[in-house]
This record gives sequence, C-alpha cells and structure tokens, in this order.
Amino acid sequence: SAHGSYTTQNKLPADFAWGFATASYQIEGAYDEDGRLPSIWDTFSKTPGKVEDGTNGDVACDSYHRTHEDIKILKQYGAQVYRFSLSWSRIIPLGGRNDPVNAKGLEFYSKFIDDLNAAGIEPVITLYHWDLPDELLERYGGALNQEEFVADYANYARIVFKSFGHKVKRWITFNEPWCSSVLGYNTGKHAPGRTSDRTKNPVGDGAREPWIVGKTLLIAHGTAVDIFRKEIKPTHGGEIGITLNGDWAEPWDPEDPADIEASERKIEFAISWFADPIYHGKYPDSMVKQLGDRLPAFTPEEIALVKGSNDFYGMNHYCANYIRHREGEPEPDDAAGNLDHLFEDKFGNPIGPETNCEWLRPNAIGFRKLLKWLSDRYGYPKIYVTENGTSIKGENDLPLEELLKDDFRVQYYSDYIGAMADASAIDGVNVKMYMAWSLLDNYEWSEGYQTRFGVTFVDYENGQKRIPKKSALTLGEIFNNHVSKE
Ligand code: PNW
Repeated sequence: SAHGSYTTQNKLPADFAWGFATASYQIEGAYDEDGRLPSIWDTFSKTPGKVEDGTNGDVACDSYHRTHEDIKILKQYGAQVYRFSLSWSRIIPLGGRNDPVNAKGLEFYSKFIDDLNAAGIEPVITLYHWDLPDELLERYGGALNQEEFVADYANYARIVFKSFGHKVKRWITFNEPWCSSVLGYNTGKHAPGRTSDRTKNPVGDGAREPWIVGKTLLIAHGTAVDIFRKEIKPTHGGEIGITLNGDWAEPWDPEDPADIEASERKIEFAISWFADPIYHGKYPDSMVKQLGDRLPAFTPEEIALVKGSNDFYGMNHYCANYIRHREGEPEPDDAAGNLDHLFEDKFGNPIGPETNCEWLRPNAIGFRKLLKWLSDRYGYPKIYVTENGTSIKGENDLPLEELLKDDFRVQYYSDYIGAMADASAIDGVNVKMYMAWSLLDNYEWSEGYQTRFGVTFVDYENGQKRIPKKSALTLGEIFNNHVSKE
C-alpha cells in the first residue's frame, strides 16, 4: 500500500527548521475573556446543525490560560518554530478601523511571543485563520465587501506589525483562502456557512460569492504585504507570505488525457487560483475558461499589488485523490473544476488508508510530487510547509493507553518527511521549514472534538490535561535522521 512504504536516506539542508502549528479558535478557549467579542466561528459553531458533535471553541484546549504548558511541551519535543494565529477579535473586538483597540488582547500575545523567544522557539504568526470578528460580517458582509474588508484588515495588520514587528520574523497573512472561499461561501461547511444563496447576497449574483471572497482575500494579502515591506521590513527585517492548501491529484485513468487534464485543473482550482496571481500576475487559464466573468477581474493596480507578494510559499498539505473528469457543462457554481474525487483508481488501487476525515487519505509520494509541481510552476520559491498531519480512524474511541500509541501517525510523519527529504535532495525543491499539524488535539471545525490531529492528547474531561502521544516524541528523531549535520 502507499502507506508505510516510503523510505529514504536523503537529507534536508542543515538550516532546515521544524516545529508545530495551531490556530487561535481551535485551541484558545476563553471566548469571552479580557474583552474578546464573537468571531464568525463562535456564531457558526453555536448554530444548531453546523458542527457534527454540536461543540464549539468556548473552552477548546484552554491555551489562553495554559501558554506555559504549551511552551513546555514544545521544548520537550524539540520544536524550533511554533506557528500559531492571532484572534482578530481579541485585538480589535469589533474588528473595524474605527473601532477600539483592546490593549489586553495585544498584551496577551506580546507576553506569549516573549515567552516563546525566551524559550528559544521562533514564533511564526498567522494573522488570519478564519475567525473574522462577527461584527464585520453583520456590518457589511465580511469578505464579500472588498473595499471595507481590505481597509479593516490593513488596519488590523498594521497594528499587529507595529506591536510585534521587532520580535517576530515570519508572518503569514491568510491561512487557506480556498477554505474561506469555498467551504465558507460555496459548500457552506465552514463559517459563515453560505451556499451561494442568490436571494441573500448583498452584492448581486450569489453564485459568484466564492470568487468574490477569493479576490478580496488576495487584495487584502497584497495590501498587508505592502504595509509590511514599507513600514516594518526596512527597520526590523522579516518575511511574509500566504499559506495555501492543496492536495495532490492523480488521474483516475492514467491513460485518459481527459483525466490527466482534470488532475491538473483540480490543482489549479485549489492552488493556482491564488498562487498564479501572486507569482504570474493572472488567474489560471483553466479557471478563466470555465468561469468566464464569474471570476472578478483585477485592475492593473491590484495586479501590481498582488504580483510578487510572497517572500515564501506557505504550503498546507495532507493527502491525495484520484481525479476523474466529468462530461458535460459544469454547474455555474462549480468551484472544483468539473471533476470527481475518488479514493480508488480505475484498477481499484486505493489512494491510501482511511482516516477519521472523509477527505483525508495519506499518500506520501503525492507530497513529493506536489512539491515538485509547485516548484516547476512558480520558479522554485522558498517553501515553508506550514501544516501537515493526519487524523486516525476511530482514535477518539480508543482507551487512552492505545490512543497514545499512535503508530499510524508516526508512520504518516515518517513517510511524509522522507518524501520531503527526497523532494529536497533529488528534485531540487527549496523547502526550508516544516510545521506538523498539530501540537495539540483541538477543535477540528465542523468535525468538532471527535477528530484529533494532535501529537499531544488533550483530555477534555480532565482539565484539558496534555499527554504526549508516541508521535510527539518521534518527530524529533525523524528530523534528527533527516536533517543534514553540515
Ligand atoms: C486545515 N477539507 O483545514 C486547517 O488549516 C486547519 O485549521 C485544520 O485543523 C487542518 O487543516 C485539518 O483539517 C482544512 O475539508 C479543513 O478539505 C478541511 C479541509 C481541508 C483543510
């Protein structure tokens, strides 16, 4: 099987750094403390029927009160970097550029950054990991309103850069804009849970919503990068980029040109939607061809802002799919590229074993192939893997002792890190950093708490106690074996 078969002696470069990733709403809890107001995820998770187990992030891992425990385990595991996100709702509780700034929110993160730096762990900060202040959705429709959203995000970003730019060197503007656009405005699986409803869309044709949101996020990204480069970088240095999610796509019928083309298109609809404007100054041809003027056009000024706006490519990657083309015309709101995702190819070969997530099947070779694909298309940029990891089927139902022996996850990391080492050593991919998702079991969005992605078990029934799983203690060893010593 594809799982558990990847071995290599190849090495990553000596200056390679690794660590873990989390996100504010998934771990912090303390939802109403020290001035924080609701984000769209507070509202969404408390709307009946939206989250599988009906849970929310009110308490989560209680990391707001347990920063010292989190730093302690990071050190224990040997992490060199820690990627976490800021809750916009703690810093500007109402969200807007004319709304009050909450000193307590800034103080919380300031102290956390200091403590990480003091522990020798480099903070990597995501400005936006999906938890938009709810007021901005109510006020003007959130990211559907480009002008307002960009102005408010720019204000938030500037406040954060001015507060922390002297002690944080790596910044991520947005986590996975594809998820915000498609899961938030097309399938409705994520907040704000819109499904291209034409009757309620404040800006017109509802079936355009995902692409309007995608464009807004790109412009907001470019604007924040511009602020960072003009106002912060000259004095403090540092790097900034966006994090994009993307799975590998393998043709269902390896000999059918239509499936080969659909596989390419699938990656373009997920990744190149955002990465082509950033690296090439335009949308991918396949999207223009299918969507026509549903794709909101860029002005020349907007393209100038977005093109060249990545100091590094932030890559979130989990899995692969077999892709089969569809016959006939795509639906007007089809955001996938007129194709189907399958777990078996034409000959019945599985793409990988099942996990606890319907969408996730491990396939380490796909990671290597996608690293190469990205490098070829975008000119061998510096890549930071900002998320990679797996859930395990039925993990939540296991007795603690068995749950802690997460050999499936150990195998996943060992295979994926090996594949990354080959991408680096053989394919010439410029990958320099890796963050495992996740440091902790946490709030897995619409799957609630039953799906665990952590290398650390969090006992939600027992004061959010943290207990390392086998994978937590193995990652350091894997990197020790795979990072060159010279
Ligand atoms: C990413 N999908 O989300 C996020 O950045 C994390 O916050 C999340 O916990 C992690 O991956 C694991 O899911 C995704 O349905 C959520 O295809 C859903 C999908 C992809 C990524």
